[in-house]
Amino acid sequence: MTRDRIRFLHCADIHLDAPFGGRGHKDYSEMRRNDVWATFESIIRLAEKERSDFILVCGDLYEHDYASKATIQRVASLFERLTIPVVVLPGNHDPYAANSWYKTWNWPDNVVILNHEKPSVRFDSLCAFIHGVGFSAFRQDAPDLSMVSRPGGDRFNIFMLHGTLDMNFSNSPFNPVSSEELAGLGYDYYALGHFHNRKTDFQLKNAANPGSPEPLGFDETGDHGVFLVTLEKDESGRKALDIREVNLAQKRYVWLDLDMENATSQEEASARLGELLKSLDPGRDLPRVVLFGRTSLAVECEALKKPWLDDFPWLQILDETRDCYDYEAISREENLKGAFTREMLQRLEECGESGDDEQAMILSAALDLGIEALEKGRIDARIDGGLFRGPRTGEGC
Ligand SMILES: [Mn+2]
Repeated sequence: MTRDRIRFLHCADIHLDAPFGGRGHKDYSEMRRNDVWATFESIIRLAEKERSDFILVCGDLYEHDYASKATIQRVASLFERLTIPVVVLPGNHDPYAANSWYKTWNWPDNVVILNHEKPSVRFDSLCAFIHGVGFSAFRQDAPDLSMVSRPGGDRFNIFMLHGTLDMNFSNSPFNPVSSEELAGLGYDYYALGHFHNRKTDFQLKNAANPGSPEPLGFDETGDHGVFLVTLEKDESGRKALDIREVNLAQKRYVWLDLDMENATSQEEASARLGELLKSLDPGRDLPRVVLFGRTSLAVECEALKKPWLDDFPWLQILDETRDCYDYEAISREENLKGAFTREMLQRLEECGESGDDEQAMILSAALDLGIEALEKGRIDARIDGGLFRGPRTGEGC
């Protein structure tokens, strides 16, 4: 039997039972873990509704360190409900290790768990061949691709990988591979997992990473969901790939900047925050607001949050405003502050001439912190963390 078209659901990084810890809020963790379940169930419903031929789960289905027996039972019964195959690839959070649920649980017949002993599966009725490179330990160096089966041209060939594609991490412990290496294998679709933000613009055109269907933190902003993938073959045997992005997330992490430049009162700060938050969706959005700019106002963050807590119970406000100092005036003082300021302004000027922006940012922060320390005898915690914070597009995995 030959098929000229298959359609399947590609998801990854669901992270069932993720602790969502570190914020000291039990209610928050519970809510988010339930959100992950709701999204997982919507994945199952989507596969049914769209009449997918099968589902690919490209790693990190659950958290090995936290997943309970009840969780595995619930996952297995949801999979069993489907009449289609579910192909699961263990990731670095749910590796195919000795005590893995993948080994110890009696999974339903339609669930195929790919591993180093059984790395591939063939569905003859669908003309589909699937090979997987996942994890059998929590860390793994570059995989040996010389053992990978070369696909047959008459079938639809899919390569599942939980790992890092083209990341240029030397000695990455997370299955590092390059587009060239994968392209050389000649598969029709490379189903990726590991990075939690959606990515479809790899150098390898037929590779795609859906990201976490439910985002797990503030480094996973934007839309999250799964892919519906169609592979089609014309009379000449040429194959075409179509990837449809489907958003399924219950919540959305939103990271907003709020300019407090020259704010003179708490009321004014509050009005600026109100203007910013009114565009958000209270049922969905989890905002983190970062206050920035120079102001002599000591913003009271808790008071600022209060009117919004009904709509956004988990609202975070980070105060990264900096005080307004008149450095020209301070530099004329005949004391330690004056000498320190003269030295720092001199160094900043040198940075301006040489165009070293990074050093200028560090010096400018050091000047602010130094003057604050000299004036108050302490540095308020509000300054911490923000000044040297890295880029926001962190790579959760
Ligand atoms: Mn992950």
